[in-house]
Amino acid sequence: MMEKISVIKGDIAYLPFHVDAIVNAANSALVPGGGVDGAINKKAGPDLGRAMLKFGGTPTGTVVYTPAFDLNADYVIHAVGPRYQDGEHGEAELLATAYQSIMKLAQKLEVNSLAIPFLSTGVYGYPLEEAINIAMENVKKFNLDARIYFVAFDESTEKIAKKRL
Ligand code: AR6
Repeated sequence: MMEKISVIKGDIAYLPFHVDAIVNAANSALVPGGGVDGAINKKAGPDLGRAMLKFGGTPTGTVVYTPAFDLNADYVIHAVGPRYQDGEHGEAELLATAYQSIMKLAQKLEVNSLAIPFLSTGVYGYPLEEAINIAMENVKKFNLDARIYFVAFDESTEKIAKKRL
């Protein structure tokens, strides 16, 4: 069992290939927002937002999943990363827990391929390098037998992530 992890640059809502699951950087209310969430909802269509709202929310560090509707995937795994305050509010643990929750659900769904954005590093303000370290560490150590694509939105994120990989 060997996972194959790579870093690619692009828009996670417009991957040029199919993946079994795309991870969304959601909020705990599961109300469609901006960033990754906005891009994913725009491409998936209004049924995704309706499916998200049915949950009535999920705590930080946890995940839920929905169909992917018009995205090029089977599922969307909605993961809630922490909002970064000062690093003294359990942010690192919560971010690690979010990635562990993603990997457990991906295993349960038997996905063979998975696209993951860097949770919390946009609107939620998590320092990029530390967030990338936590992402890589927790995804690697799960050792899921699947193709895993970390999707970086810009070149500097891509550079840092590739170095860390
Ligand atoms: N594809 C890949 N990465 C992206 C994309 C995209 N289309 N758009 C942004 N990024 P963010 P968060 C990068 O803000 O910090 C929403 O309102 C971005 O540059 O999407 O977890 C939700 O509803 C950054 O590096 O997620 C929540 O309220 C990373 O993806 C809140 O934002 C994550 O940025 C969640 O904030």
